[in-house]
Amino acid sequence: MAKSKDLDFDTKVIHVGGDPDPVTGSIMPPIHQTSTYVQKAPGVHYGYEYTRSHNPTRDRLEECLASLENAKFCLVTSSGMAAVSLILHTAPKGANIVCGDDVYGGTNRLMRTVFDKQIDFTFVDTTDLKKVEQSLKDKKPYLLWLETPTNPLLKVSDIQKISKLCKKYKALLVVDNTFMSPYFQRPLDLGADLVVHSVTKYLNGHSDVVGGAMMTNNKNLHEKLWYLQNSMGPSQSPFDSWLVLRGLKTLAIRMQRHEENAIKVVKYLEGHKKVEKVIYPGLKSHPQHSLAKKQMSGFGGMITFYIKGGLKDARSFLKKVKVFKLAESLGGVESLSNHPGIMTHASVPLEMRKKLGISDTLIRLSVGIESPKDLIADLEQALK
Ligand code: P1T
Repeated sequence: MAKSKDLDFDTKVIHVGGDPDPVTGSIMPPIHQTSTYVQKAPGVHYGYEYTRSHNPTRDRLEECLASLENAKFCLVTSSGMAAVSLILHTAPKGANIVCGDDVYGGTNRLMRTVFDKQIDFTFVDTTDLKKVEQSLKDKKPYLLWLETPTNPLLKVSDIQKISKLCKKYKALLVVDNTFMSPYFQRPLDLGADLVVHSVTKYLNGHSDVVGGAMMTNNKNLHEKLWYLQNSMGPSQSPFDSWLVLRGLKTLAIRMQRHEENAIKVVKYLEGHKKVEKVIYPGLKSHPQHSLAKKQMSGFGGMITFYIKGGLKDARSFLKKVKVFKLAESLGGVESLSNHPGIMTHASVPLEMRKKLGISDTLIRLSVGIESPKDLIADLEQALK
């Protein structure tokens, strides 16, 4: 087998971390469903002591995910929020953190209401490089937290330029790459120090696991994160790791289909008289379209749009969709619809939501890999 760095992405998702079991030859990796490991003598073991610290099935997943982000190191956690928490725990007491103003509601809540006791957070519009530089100058933050494209407004920020600014002001750059997956965007290649994912979404892709991951080339940072993970406990279970390894095998073809379908849905929605505005990085009308084209190799499967009218109209649409199931989360093979203001971003303060444009009429779609004809027919009957 070629070295993983020499393989194409579509081969890596299937083979990295997937060597046949050396004992039985089973093509699929075994699930090492164990909490502990026998020792030959105290402290003399086979490389594994306890599953909170290490597990062979999770090791395989970490190897594969690291290779997809062109990282040396990866840690897999029990949820995306567990990964976010571990990263925030690396901050020294009294540190400043600058964060994009539009991020997943859970990330915003964790920063504003849990970690606010030990860290000072500043939220800025990271699409504006002048504001980014000013905040780095004023706050001298420990790290800058970027989601790009953002959840839910799909704002795109320049990872390369921001990474240069972060280096100048000695801040770490963390990029949440959940929306694009490494298939469409690789932040470490663009200068980020750490990538974080909600594995729950595209990486697993089948809406049957909650998980998180952190990838980096910074050994010191990786070791700090592993120490925290081992001490605090949010490691992923062997079975969930195995399910993600299985889901990952189709990541490349799933992402292609998510995008193909999303583009068709965008075209349909743009021409509809009950739709006020469609937001999708692949649209020329998107304010950062040319940056999106440069920085990403595709535009992904997430769409947000404003429906005409008010909350009543949004509610009516979301009650009527049948294929686009109304549910939190995204990135699974099935299409989902979501009302960020009431669902995923309800914990973001109203003033902040208003300022950003997370209004009563904003609807988010995670476009699945079903037949595009059925998806559009579903939207058609719901918009009627
Ligand atoms: O849900 P969890 O696996 O803990 O991941 C949190 C998370 C982190 N980062 C981003 C960009 C996310 O979108 C999420 C989770 N988001 C949803 C559940 C959602 O519906 O938007």
